[in-house]
Amino acid sequence: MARNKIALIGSGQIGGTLAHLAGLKELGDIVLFDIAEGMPQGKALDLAESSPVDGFDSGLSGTNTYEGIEGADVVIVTAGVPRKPGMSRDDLLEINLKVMEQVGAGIKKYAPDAFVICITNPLDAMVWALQKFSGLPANKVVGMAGVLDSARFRYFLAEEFNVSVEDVTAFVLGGHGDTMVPLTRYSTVAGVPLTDLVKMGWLTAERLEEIVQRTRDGGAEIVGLLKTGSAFYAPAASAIQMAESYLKDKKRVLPCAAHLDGQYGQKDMYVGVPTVIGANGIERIIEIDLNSDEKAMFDKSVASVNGLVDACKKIQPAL
Ligand code: TXD
Repeated sequence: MARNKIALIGSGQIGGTLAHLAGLKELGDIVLFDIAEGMPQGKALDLAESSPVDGFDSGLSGTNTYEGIEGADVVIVTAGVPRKPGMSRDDLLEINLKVMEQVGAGIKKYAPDAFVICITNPLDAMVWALQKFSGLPANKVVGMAGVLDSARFRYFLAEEFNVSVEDVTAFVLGGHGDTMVPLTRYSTVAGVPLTDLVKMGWLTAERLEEIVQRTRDGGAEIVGLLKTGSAFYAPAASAIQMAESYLKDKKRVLPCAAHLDGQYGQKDMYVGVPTVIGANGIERIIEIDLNSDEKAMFDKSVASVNGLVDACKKIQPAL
């Protein structure tokens, strides 16, 4: 059986880390694509030269043309520009929307059967646009944010309680970052909900709220420390978990920005919800009952995503 092919559109900080992790996990042969000449080729060669040391067999190559991604089974998109000083969110939206248009056309032509994971910000709007531009079925185009947001939440909680990260589960909904909706009653330490842990005196409700807020601001905290660029190790690990669930038909239950068609009362929009990822892409969207506080937070998140999508439609009326 031929190896799977994984195409990485954008070979920057996250793209390079994705290639490294996909290689170490032997998920398949890896193609790095970027508009920067030589850079994807250089990263591919450097990584390939690490393979004898780490003992993995993955073909690694770099390309500046979309032909190179032909027949990919998984495409992970990080292409775009980050926000620079003086640039508004709308400026960023306009630039990255154009990037999604090119990337969507490339995927449509060369990898129409792929499972596509979008990472580029502003995430929920970009994945929506990428699905439209590529014309791929909505169950095959998904955005990565919830796995990262819940990983941050899990890490902070494990640190707080001095327990293993493995025993902390977290459940988040909604848009990426600022409007993330943590569901504390469904987040647990070894099955015990955080709401019970508050009653048991493990932490106060105020402390829990501080941890939730730190999670929402998790991206900004890293940007503040790094000074240039944004987080890349945890975002890459999160997207690889999604790709692995698809390639191995693991049917992991993972929070992703998925296309809603009536679920949670939303039509034709992408926002973070719990999903099942298997060989058919997004195989199920898990719809849970929200209490009034959670619903208010979720609605706020949906409104903020819709604002970005409306801005996309203004820039590109064809959408
Ligand atoms: O949770 C999440 N979804 C995120 C999102 C968490 C962290 C970072 N997130 C976003 O991912 C971030 O705001 C960016 O939009 C992307 C990629 O982040 P990364 O840190 O990898 O950015 P880089 O290092 O700037 O890499 C982007 C690459 C760079 O090499 C450019 O040359 C390339 O994208 N680029 C393009 N490639 C192909 N085609 C086009 N048009 C293009 N334009 C730029």
